[in-house]
Amino acid sequence: MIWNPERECAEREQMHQLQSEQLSRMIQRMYDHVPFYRNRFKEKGIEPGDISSVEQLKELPFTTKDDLRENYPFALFTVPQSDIIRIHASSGTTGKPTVVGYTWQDLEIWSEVVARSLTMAGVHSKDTIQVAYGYGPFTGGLGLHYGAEKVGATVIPISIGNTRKQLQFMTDFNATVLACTPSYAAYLGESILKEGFSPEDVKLRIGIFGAEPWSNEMRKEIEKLLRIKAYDIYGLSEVIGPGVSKECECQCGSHIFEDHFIPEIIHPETLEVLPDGEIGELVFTTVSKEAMPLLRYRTRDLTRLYREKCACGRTLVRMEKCLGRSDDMLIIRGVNVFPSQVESVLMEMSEISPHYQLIIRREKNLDTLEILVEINEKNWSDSIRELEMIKHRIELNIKSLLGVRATARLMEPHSIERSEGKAKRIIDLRK
Ligand code: DLL
Repeated sequence: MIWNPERECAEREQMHQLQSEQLSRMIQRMYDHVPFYRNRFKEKGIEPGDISSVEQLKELPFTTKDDLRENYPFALFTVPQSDIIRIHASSGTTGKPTVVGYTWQDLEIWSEVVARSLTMAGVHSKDTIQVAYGYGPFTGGLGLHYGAEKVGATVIPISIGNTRKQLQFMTDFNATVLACTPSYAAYLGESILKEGFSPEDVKLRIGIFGAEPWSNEMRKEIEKLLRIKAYDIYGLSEVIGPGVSKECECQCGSHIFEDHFIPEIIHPETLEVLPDGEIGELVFTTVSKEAMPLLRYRTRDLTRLYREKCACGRTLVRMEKCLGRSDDMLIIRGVNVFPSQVESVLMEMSEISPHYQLIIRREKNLDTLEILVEINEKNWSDSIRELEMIKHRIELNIKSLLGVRATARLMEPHSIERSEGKAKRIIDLRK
């Protein structure tokens, strides 16, 4: 069991003091070693010695993904190349990837926050964890791997893909914990019988799922399919990888490891800091990272923060499940909607399997939404009239709960393409 009660249960004042000390050291290091930051500080008339409290964070400049791209690949590193032990990169569908470097100490911090994350879910040294996130420049595989080793669990480093082999290892090696994207967990769950395995041979008890948005309704579906308790883990490569925040056993928001990553919520347009409880864009300052610390990094992820003490005893601030990325917000005839909200509505209907896609088109200058939904095996044999009623009910629920007019297209079981990593839920035909 790896956790840090002094930090995870610290009084707010203690946490502020720690953050303030770390922040002023970080600003000095950025000023000394990174021309990009030094210029930004100079533009704002900030000298490193001016910053002594975390309360001053709001006066400091933001960093964006474009800043990372413009400094590709290594211009934001604060240490010489010889101190860099590992490099990860996020794929990025457009333009250059974003690169992240780690020193030994950074890797140590990373495995500690992932180990703390696993402990939060009740994972311990007797567990066997199947890591089915991708190993490679993506941070999911190696991030979970080192955290799980630190907890002392047995790791199966299977990476993504080869569903039959996944189930073979899972059952033969008695895996008790599964770490992968929620969409792949749903796929593995529905494949157990199809691939000729018996649900009794699956000994899983915990799922560590993240890397993409997923609703609480999807959680219930996966928990039922795999007979486990499923926990959300959040992170992004720029900040460190998985393990920026994680749900505890109460499953009521993810605790952010704010002794390393200071969160803020800002209004995405006015950029002003929003009070706790309000939805906005999540911003992180990584105060303890050596190789590539980030100042007020705009994640584009939308969520809210709350600081009430959690029933688990931790005082670490919590973030709500991510609504999605601001870039993924759809505007359908003037109504804003996130794919995760559509997912919540769909997953409430028992006739639908947890696989869907949203197709956005532009017709006569108006955006239209078509939802491809897969009917489960049991209901696929229904009469045409019954299927028509399901289609009608989906469209009605989407309209009444989200205020958006959508057309539903019912699909045969197993016909929507499955993903092994992050699911491709949106097909945007407008561009
Ligand atoms: O997805 C790191 C990770 C790996 C997290 C494994 C959790 C588990 P990137 O590829 O850089 O890193 O993508 C980061 O994915 O900004 C969010 O938009 C999204 N994301 C990550 N975790 C969650 C989550 C990894 N739990 C981007 N819920 C982030 C919703 C998530 N979105």
